[in-house]
Amino acid sequence: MSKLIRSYINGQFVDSDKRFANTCPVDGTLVADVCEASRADVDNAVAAARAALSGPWGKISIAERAEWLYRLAAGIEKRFEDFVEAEVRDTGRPVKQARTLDVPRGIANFRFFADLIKTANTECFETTTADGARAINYTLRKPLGVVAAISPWNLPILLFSWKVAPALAMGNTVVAKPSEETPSSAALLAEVAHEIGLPAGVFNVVHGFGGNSTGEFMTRNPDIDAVTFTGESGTGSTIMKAVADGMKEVSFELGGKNAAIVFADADFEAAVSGVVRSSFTNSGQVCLCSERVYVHRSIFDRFVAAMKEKTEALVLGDPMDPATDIGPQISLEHQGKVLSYLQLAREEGATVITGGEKPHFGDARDNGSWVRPTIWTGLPANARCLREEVFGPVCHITPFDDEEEVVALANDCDYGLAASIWTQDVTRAHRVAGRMHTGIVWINTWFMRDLRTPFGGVRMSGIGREGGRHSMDFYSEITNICVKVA
Ligand code: NAD
Ligand code: 6OD
Repeated sequence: MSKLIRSYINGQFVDSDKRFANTCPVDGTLVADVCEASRADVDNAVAAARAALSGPWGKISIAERAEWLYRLAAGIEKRFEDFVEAEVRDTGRPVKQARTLDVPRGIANFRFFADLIKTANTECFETTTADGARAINYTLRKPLGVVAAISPWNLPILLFSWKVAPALAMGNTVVAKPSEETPSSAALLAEVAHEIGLPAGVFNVVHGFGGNSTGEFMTRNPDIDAVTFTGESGTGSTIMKAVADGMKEVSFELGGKNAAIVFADADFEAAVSGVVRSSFTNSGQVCLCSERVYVHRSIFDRFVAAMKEKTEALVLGDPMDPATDIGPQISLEHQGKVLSYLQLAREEGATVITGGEKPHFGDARDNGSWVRPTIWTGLPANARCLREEVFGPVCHITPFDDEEEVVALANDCDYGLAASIWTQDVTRAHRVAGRMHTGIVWINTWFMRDLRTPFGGVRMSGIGREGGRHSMDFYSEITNICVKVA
């Protein structure tokens, strides 16, 4: 009998007649049946979250709230291998990634925000007015209320906890929905919350789809106070419309079509390894991945050849094998989308340097949703494959001649999430970084995270920033108090 994943509402695991299959993209096998939360389930979760705000959770001190977050972190750590297995089974990602990135970040997100709230200050100003009166102004942070958190499938526990942890840290209660493709690690987090005795209603997990399903029931519920969402830009736009009438606050982390720029003076080996990593980590399914690579013409041919060699050495294999580098795409549907771009790239005139097809294994993996890491050259700047987010293991490499030209090329994009710059010229590195129309720039590295820093994008890549005090700002309301001093 397969596993059953249920929603977690008001401290209870809740069944539902309507169920959907969660399959493993490695070979299409069934992982679990998942109960789809109905509108009534979502309404119950929101009502429970509202009630919990005026229960013990609403009265505890910051230090006690931090303790709950530490307990959640410890609970994940205690079941570390269960979380690793959940992530690997739902996504087919390499086990080495789940062990070194996804699950450790799930733990770190809770510990980090617990540490942060214990040490955070608020603002205070000494004020003198023109008539000589004096006052002290200070601010208090209060929870927003009930936060709806909706997350995608690409980094399931990392992104789910990236929202749940700061929301709880700031004293909110949460109704959270993981992607329908990756329900398992969120379901485990609900088990952890239950095991540690987190008060009922503080943290609710509802499973289901987006439009006309659980996700939409969340965003259309008038009693939520804010939506924090990570996913596609188009979904962000739909959610904005859903919450517009109620003026709910939103924080959006959306898509990207990120540029990597390699100057002639870059450390060549480091740049090649870095760009292979930034293009193909998680099989290209990271919003920060570089799908557009710009390389100085003087090193272009050598760079393309080195990228090809390194990319072809990546191991596509059993995700539980520690030697595996590349897993499948998340689903057959997503594989279909990526394959359609591989076809489109040929029609748009691309030269396929490597990949460009799905692999054939001759075993059960042929039922899975695999795509070979693919490098293209030769596309014109207006090609759809160079402008639309593919969100798969693809990158296009374009030669450039000078800095002005490459800055213009990199910024000619509807998205603005991240850029990476590879050069040993410190002055150039800072100059170009400052000119990128993106929320994040990495110099001689990629996806190196410090949780205190602002994370988010401009244009179609998002609204707002999360991370450190930026998360504190989003997940709280501030009241300014002005006290007259005699
Ligand atoms: P998606 O937008 O299809 O789904 C994300 C979540 O939204 C899922 O839980 C889904 O069920 C829900 N959803 C879908 N339609 C909804 C609706 N109408 N109302 C409410 N909820 C709805 O995205 P995805 O395919 O899961 O994830 C991939 C996308 O996410 C890519 O575009 C990627 O770039 C982006 N992403 C961005 C970041 C970032 O930090 N900027 C991080 C990860 C992923
Ligand atoms: O590292 C993070 O905090 C974060 N939000 C990463 C997002 C990755 C996108 O796929």
